[in-house]
Amino acid sequence: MTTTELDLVIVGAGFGGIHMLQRASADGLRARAYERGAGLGGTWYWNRYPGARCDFDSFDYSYEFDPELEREWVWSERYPSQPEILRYLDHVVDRYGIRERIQLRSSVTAARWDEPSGRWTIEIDGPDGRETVRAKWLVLAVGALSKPQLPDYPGLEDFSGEVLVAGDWPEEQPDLAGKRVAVMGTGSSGVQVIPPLADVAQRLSVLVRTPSYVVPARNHPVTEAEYRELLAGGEDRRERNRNAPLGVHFPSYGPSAKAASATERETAFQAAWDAGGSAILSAYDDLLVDLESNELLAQWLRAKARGIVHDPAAAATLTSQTYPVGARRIVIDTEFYETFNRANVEAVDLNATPVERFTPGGIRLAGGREIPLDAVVFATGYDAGTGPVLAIDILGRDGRRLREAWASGPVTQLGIQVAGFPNLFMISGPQSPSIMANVVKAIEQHVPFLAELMAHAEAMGVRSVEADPAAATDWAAQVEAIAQVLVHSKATGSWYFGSNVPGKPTAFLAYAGGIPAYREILAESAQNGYPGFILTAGGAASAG
Ligand code: NA7
Repeated sequence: MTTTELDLVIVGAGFGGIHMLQRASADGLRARAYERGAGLGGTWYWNRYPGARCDFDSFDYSYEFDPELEREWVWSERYPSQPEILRYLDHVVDRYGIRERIQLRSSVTAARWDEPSGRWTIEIDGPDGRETVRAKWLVLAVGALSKPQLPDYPGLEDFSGEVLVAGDWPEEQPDLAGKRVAVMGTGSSGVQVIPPLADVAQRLSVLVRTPSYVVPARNHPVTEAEYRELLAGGEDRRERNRNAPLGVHFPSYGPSAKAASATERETAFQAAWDAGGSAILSAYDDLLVDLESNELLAQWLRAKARGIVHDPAAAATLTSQTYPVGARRIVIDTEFYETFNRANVEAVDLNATPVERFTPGGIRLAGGREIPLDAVVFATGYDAGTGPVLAIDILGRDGRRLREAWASGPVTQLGIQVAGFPNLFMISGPQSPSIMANVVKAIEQHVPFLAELMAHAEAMGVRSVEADPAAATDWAAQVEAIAQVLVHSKATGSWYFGSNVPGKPTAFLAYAGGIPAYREILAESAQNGYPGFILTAGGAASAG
């Protein structure tokens, strides 16, 4: 078996991997990306369920590293649908001539640091069997939400109906017309897939354990002329986004919801509700840090839901949130609540009647009720952040496993590197802004930082770059401290803390200090010669 020698291996060809590959190729590195899917897009490739759509506006969920690219691409809807996102990424890859450097249907299964040569040996399960590649640099662009997390109910293996997973949806759309279907999970994925399934299913049972706070998306088509107009004012909007913690700007109506009068609050919340999207979380500056203010919004949102859902029992199930708004990701919808007014849709309160087991014909609930089913859809979330990284068997210096290094939770320098794992970088990894930001903007912070760091290392004859253990410990503590200030810390049962995966250590998975603060941190690091990273001289690693 031959071993391919490269400068840089990138794992994943979603937004992160594609941008990294484009940049590294422009910088003259011998770089390749390996992607598990049969097409581009990363998690967007797998999330092909009906209704799959991004919850940030198209304009904001696009690369801005090249003004030419911005000018030539015209989105057709306010929020990009999954197929349009894939078309966009296809365009990007062709535009920069990097398609040849992406190998599809290729899972990176293991990576081992080889100290004598200063290179990574990377094992790939590719379309033609097993393959080994060696590279000086290894960048994981595996996505934070790309490893679906499924519940393990007794009897599932004997269930005779179809089992579908939102985040691993079949390439050929399953025909659910006239079928009895259950959807388990009411996060973003469940809320999106439920209305289109209700349109076709004979009967749809929505299994609700933790309801989301749901606000209208207000998606709509955008003509080319309208999009061009948006682009014309684009620089202002980008500038506002750059200064917004999430990487997307939403208007604020005041510093504090609880300090505002009831009339002012009503006006502000209604304006944000009418604008659509997650704007409502920014309606007042203290909504994500002050529990009293947060509760005022929570009550307002529950009242809105009760005003839409006719059946009082369904409304009660869908408004039984016991956590602050925004502590779990707010969900934006199109006709989610309205769907429960259809005769063929029911909300099943799993807190009152938990799932006991699957049977060959359906699901049995505590108390004895059996729901007969032809198909079940799991929209039960992801092993977020660390899951996709640890899915690869990574061995660093002295054969130390990353899984062991992170046994008590991730510890990283700026969410980018791990001590003892030289020349291994993460894009949008744990403890970086990732899931606490518009991820495309987060990616656009990491890619130039990494490209410049690698170029600097090459220019200085640096053999390895590695996180300083003390700096990483300090960063992990900062990440945790910032999370404690937020209402998120009152919902440690959420995936933000890894609590949805049995046995996963409880640790907040992202840096929540915001995109502008993180940009400053990265800029300062580069200007000051990368403190917190250990750069070891030693000339170029042998390619042999
Ligand atoms: P989420 O937001 O993690 O939602 C998963 C949902 O599935 C959530 O309501 C869970 O409730 C529910 N779940 C998980 N396991 C079960 C079982 N066993 N029974 C019932 N309900 C269950 O994932 P999504 O895919 O919707 O969204 C992920 C992100 O993708 C989203 O934030 C956007 O950024 C895009 P639980 O908390 O477990 O009670």
